[in-house]
Amino acid sequence: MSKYRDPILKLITDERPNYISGQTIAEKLNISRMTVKKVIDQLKAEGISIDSVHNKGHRLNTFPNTWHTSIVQSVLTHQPLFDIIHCYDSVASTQLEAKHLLVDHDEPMLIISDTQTEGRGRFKRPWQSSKGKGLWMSLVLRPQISYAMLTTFNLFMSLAIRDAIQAYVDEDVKIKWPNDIYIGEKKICGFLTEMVANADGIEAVICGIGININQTTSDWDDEIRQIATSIKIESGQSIERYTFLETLISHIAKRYHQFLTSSFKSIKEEYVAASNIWHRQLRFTEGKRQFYGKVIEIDDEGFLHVVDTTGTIHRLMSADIEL
Ligand code: BTX
Repeated sequence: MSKYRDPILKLITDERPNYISGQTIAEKLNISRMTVKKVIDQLKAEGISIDSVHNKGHRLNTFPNTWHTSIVQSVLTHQPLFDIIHCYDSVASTQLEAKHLLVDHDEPMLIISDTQTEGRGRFKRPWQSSKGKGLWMSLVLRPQISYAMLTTFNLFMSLAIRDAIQAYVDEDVKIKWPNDIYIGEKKICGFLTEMVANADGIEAVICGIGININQTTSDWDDEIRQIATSIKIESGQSIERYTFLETLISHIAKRYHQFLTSSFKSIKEEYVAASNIWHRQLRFTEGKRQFYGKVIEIDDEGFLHVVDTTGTIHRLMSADIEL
């Protein structure tokens, strides 16, 4: 594969919806027009839809249905949250990939894969990551914060994800504390936050996000079909994943800034209104403990207050909740 493949794809994507001439690409990269032509033929052979017109140049017609690092870089040009972006066809898990990469890189990173062979939820539960249908990604962030502050990170992220999905569907998109997004009784997104820390504090926060975008029910096995939904199922339309990614990252950038500069209290009202855990009996699992109860409130630190069936009040930082 030519080393000019990615830079050329990025220049063509940067210029969309306009054409960019072979001459301009050649000058920018200091290569011959013949090399430009060869690489563009190769991109077309890969299935990337590029329109080439004599005297005008080359234009990206539509985004491909596969993730390409250079296209993601171009789409996120105005969202400089990540210094490093990597896209893959397939990895075991973007969380694992992120953990490998962060050893050698101090910069914030975005890792995306078109499928995962060992995608994982909390407690190592399997996460179904159909190829070409969802958004399976991990963010590596480097906030200079205390451990205590990290407890509210998920709450800010859940509003970002909720807002991005809500922009595509009419049905109410709700947050199931602490880290799932639901439409009605069905899960459309799961996410989890892990951290790397040393004696001085937090080194990195790794947030893994899985969003069902273009799945239909036939993409899942029987078990998941009962409990999952996708943006396509809810909106009745196929979603252009690059555009969705751009929307999502702009919401994440906004909420991450809010997280760094203000307290949970400042978004609490919004969060409470977006949650689906009110006025119902729920089953809570916290470590080995299990109990039924009702949520009374989320406090200013983001902890959940629950009254169980015996009247005991629990203050939870994290738990598994069954609706
Ligand atoms: P969780 O433990 O809350 O959810 C896992 C549970 O969700 C599974 O046991 C299963 O019942 C159900 N499930 C599995 N796949 C799907 C799906 N596609 N849609 C809806 N429900 C499903 C939530 O964990 C956190 C999931 C994070 C996934 C991301 S993807 C990118 C990153 N890489 C990675 O390995 N994990 C994260």
